[in-house]
Amino acid sequence: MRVALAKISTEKKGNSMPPNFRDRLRKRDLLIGVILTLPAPELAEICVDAGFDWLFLDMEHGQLDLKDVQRMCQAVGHRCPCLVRIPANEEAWIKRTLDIGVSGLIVPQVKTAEETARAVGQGKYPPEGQRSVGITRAHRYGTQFQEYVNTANQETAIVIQVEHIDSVRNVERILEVPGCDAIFIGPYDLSASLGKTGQIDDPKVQQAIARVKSACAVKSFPAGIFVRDFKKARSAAEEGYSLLAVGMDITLFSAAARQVVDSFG
Ligand code: 3PY
Ligand code: MG
Repeated sequence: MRVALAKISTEKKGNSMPPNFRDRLRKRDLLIGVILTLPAPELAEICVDAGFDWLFLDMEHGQLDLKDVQRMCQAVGHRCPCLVRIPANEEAWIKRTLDIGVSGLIVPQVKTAEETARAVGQGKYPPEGQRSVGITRAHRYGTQFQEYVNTANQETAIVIQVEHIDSVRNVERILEVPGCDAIFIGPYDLSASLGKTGQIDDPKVQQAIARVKSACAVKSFPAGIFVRDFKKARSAAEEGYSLLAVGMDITLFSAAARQVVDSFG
């Protein structure tokens, strides 16, 4: 019995995160994800089995809380990177979410380079930043504390949402912030900030999006965007976006449910 236990304890253990997501993001590999808003680990498993490159777990809108996010990450294990959109750009959300051991954060409603630097700083351990140090799931409950602390700054992605006309105006400065790994455009919030709520195809909204896209292209900087369906995803990929969130759990399920009913209509 003792021997068996010793054997288990010396087996190679990984930390909580699947490797390489941040590297792939920064290299601008095409990464296809989906937004999950329902507190169902089973949904996360289904999406991983379907072959998504990453999952966007949304705590800003929808119903997910930290416990749901942890359960979904546990269901997924090392099979797929999970990025979590925190409810707000606040230290408490940044540290508590990273402590789950996720592959990265998506920070909503960032308008300036200063707000970007604050988010990045709170997401990085000293000396790069000021992330608070606890012992959590990310550190395999203490058993891999030092390994995690040594690698987390390198392996945790910080994605900044540009989704307000003020952030569009500041985008060049936002891209200069060290540790900002990618930009993720939120077309819906952006449309609202332009007085065109929901009209994401309006020329004013599209112009703002194009400005962000070209600022990223000039610097070969990873750019991401939310798109409603796979046709839009394909054209977004052709336009140079590398981080795509394609639809949401609720819209995908709703469309599939309607298709069944309509097929008898
Ligand atoms: C938006 O469109 O505002 C988003 O945040 C999409 O994720
Ligand atoms: Mg948004």
